[in-house]
Amino acid sequence: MSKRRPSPDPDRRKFLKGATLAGAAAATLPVPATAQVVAPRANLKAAAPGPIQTALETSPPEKDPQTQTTSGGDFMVDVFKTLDIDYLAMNCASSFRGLHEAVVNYGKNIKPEILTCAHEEIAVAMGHGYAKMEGKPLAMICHGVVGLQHATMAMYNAWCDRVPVYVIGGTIIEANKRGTTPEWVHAAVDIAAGVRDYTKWDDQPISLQHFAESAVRAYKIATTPPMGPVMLSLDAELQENPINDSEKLHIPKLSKVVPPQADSGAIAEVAKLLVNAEAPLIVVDRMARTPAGMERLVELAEVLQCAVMDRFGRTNFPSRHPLNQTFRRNAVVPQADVILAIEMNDHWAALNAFSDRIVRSSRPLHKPTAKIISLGLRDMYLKANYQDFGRFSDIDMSIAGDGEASLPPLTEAVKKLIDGGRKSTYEARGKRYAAARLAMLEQAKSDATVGWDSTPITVARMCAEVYAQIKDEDWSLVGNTINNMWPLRLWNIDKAHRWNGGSGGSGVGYNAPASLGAALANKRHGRLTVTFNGDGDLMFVPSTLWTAAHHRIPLLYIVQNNRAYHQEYMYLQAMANRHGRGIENAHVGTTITDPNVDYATVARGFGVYGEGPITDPKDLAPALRRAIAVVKGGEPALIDVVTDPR
Ligand SMILES: Cc1ncc(C[n+]2csc(CCOP(=O)(O)OP(=O)(O)O)c2C)c(N)n1
Ligand SMILES: [Mg+2]
Repeated sequence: MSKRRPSPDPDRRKFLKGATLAGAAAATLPVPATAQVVAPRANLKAAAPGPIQTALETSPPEKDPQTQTTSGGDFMVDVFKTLDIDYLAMNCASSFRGLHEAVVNYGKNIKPEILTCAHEEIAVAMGHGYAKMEGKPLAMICHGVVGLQHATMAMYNAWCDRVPVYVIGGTIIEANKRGTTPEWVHAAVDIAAGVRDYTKWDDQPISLQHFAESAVRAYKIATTPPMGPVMLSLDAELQENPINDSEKLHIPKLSKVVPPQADSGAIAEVAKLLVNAEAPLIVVDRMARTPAGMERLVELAEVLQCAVMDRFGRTNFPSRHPLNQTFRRNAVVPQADVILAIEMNDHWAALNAFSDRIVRSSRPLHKPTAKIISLGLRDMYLKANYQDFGRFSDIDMSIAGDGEASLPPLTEAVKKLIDGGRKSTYEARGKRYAAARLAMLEQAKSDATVGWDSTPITVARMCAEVYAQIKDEDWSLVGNTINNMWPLRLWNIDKAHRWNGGSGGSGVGYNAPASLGAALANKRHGRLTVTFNGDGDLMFVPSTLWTAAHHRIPLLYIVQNNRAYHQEYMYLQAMANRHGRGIENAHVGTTITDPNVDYATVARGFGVYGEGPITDPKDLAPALRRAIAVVKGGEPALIDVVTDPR
């Protein structure tokens, strides 16, 4: 329903007036009535925060804003409330002080509630992890040019992952309204220019009505598959000035786009190919947009009794399902005669083997005769500059349609074509996959015992110790575990919220804040959230821990501390080997030692429960027990586990 603005809250406006007056009174320097007084930089630094500084810096404009009873920011808050935006993550800044004040006073800090972050990258990545768990975006706001520059890599990760984050940047559009040097160096003609290549849509509204329409449009575009980050550049004057034409303002309705199903003729053709295939294979990447995606894929796979291979863009298929052949890629891809690839980011990577350890080389894993079908919206939307789309690959049939939405009609079409004779063939096929998967699982369990009692602790042991203590809870593993496949190999990922997929852009510094964002989403569902994070990742964004403590977000944070940027360490070794120069120097620039970082102390410094470094595997279970008790009590806890590099 569209809404008109409610009348302003007079109490809050009295507060505003009082606060400003109090600030002005507290300043001892007399402020001339009309002249623009610019305090020397050093004085500004030394001055107390808040209104006193403002009073030093500028005199009140002619029409005294202290009598104002509304602000554009109030209206913006009304718009955000209609969009059901729960949180506004930020590092505070003057270019959005108008909206900030409106959120906390006019909006009562509810929907959105402010999340205080020490870095804009943290704010965006929290939004990334949150959206992947909650299924809707949160908003973040940053300071014009400089805040956005800090936000960029996290925006890029969200873009590559096609995850919605609602980014807002404060700016002062009119040059004659910019005063001191900081206001100039933080302004740009077009602040969003720097992120436009990896932002789905952006706008810079110049009136409140323009804002309302663009704010709703931004939300709609961000959440329409393929999703992505969007950005609004918000003029400070528009936020701060009174509303002149309140009765004319209108908040448009948000009508969410129903994602398109694939063409019915194409679905019929695919159904026929799948039903007639000897070894059909389904490959999925970002298929499951909602928890329904997993159920739908299970139904199709079971009807066909075919192999399913998950590329982990989303939690698409239960890890322990007998048809899950994810870790048997080298067996199932070469066997397949029909491959249905759904919502793939990178087809080529899924179906080809690639090595770059010595020289870059690759070979197709699939048969040249295999019929490859692509279903998804990937081809419908991409941009040119950033190369997140992978190599162009041989595809026999490309079908445009939302993967999750297209599964039910496809399954129905398949069911109609299956006769009794086929059913028994399919059952036999399914049994073979089930047996192969079990053998794979046994192998993984046995692999996990290698070095069980060794110090440093093996990654497999660390994961097993954690799982033993959480498996009977409503647990949720969050963050990118791509460098640690043990949970994906061994844990029972049977529901969508058990894991929330990778980072998309592989930009390090994602894991810690994205895990926290996912934990925030999980908090209201009462789930026990756990994350394994590289030491290198945490070194980018350690202050994420402060936000966790400040907002009391329960999260069991395990530092997988191999005291290195180990992936890169291995690359350096490979390069050295290529030249036959020995690997003695491979630690230079790749290790995080001398001094070793004491992450438990770091955590405690940020107000988070911390234990470690744990080097003896026997000490791990008791430490985990204590930390889990803290997390169950509603607080974050960190355990620093010194692991071997594997
Ligand atoms: C922003 C950014 N900088 C550098 C890299 C290159 N890189 C890829 S993995 C990695 C190591 C990350 O270290 P850590 O989180 O400790 O994981 P480990 O490899 O040790 O398991 C680095 C530096 C990157 N992907 N992103
Ligand atoms: Mg590391």
